[in-house]
Amino acid sequence: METRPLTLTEYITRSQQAFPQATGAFTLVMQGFALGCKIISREVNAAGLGQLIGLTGRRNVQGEIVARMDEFSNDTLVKTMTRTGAVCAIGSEELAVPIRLPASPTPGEYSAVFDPLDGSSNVDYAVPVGTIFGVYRRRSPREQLGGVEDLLQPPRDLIAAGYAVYGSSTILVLALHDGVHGFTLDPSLGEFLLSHPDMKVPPRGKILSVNTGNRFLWSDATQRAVAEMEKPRDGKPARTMRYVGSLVADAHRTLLAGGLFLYPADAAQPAGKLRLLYEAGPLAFLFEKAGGAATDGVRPILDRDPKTLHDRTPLILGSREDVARFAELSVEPATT
Ligand code: FDP
Repeated sequence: METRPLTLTEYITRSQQAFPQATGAFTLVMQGFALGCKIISREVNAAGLGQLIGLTGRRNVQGEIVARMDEFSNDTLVKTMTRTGAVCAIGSEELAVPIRLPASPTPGEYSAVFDPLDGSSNVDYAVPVGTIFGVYRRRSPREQLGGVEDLLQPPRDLIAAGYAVYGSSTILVLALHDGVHGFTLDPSLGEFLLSHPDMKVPPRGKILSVNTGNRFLWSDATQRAVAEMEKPRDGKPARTMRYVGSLVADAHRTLLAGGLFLYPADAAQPAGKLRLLYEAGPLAFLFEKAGGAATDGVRPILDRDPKTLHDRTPLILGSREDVARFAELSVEPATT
């Protein structure tokens, strides 16, 4: 009897069979992301050996310095998504404007958003980095080029989202119609194998993940809320701190272990640092599907309505009870 785990391709093909009307286009998009992540994983693992460490000397649309690996990862995903023939528009952290794909030879039924290499300032130091992505259904007329309206949709309308972490192993976590599942790359096979079926975020956790170096830039309410989460005054046990500084790695630990990841607004970044469309949105979709929660402190991230490709947002992500408690504690007092 066969005991090996399902491959990602087998899993997605089986899922497609639950939808007799499916054309296979969604399967192509998921396979495209899996292939892109395998290629990026290979290069990240060998980063110290090749030409891909260091900076390009360019700045992206957000003024951030572009690492060589950012550029490589973006090119890889743009190519794999374009080659699926199933995508009409692409939005990426590394693209100032979206890529709009033609209706011929086939009109793409989906649009794709991604942060090709999240945490890339860590890549030169062999610290885990990753890729975050989301898939929307097309909104523009099928006979036209895809457009920005295919990308600027609330995260609640995502039909799938996922991330890959390139760490001590490479893991791809996908939020699909039937839940959240993790697939670990078996390098000897070159295949992602189902290793974490039906993932659930614990309802509460003991880890707090936040860059406390920004403490002096936070509002008083945020400072008080973080202090209370660290060491509650009611005598509940103090939390332990973990902060990798790669969102995707911090989020993955939070998904498995529970607790709270925070990147609040601060005086230097009043709208927050993280990007709504291709960082916070897909992670919020995935966490909510796994029983966790994500808010900007005022509303669920899923209800935000992106106005531009590169909108930023504060992010409070993690176990449902911990997110609710932080949101309650960090409400700004009403001014009289
Ligand atoms: P990076 O600057 O390395 O690209 O997406 C931005 C991001 O990384 C996240 O991955 C990470 O969580 C955060 O910024 C780290 O920011 P700080 O260095 O300000 O803590």
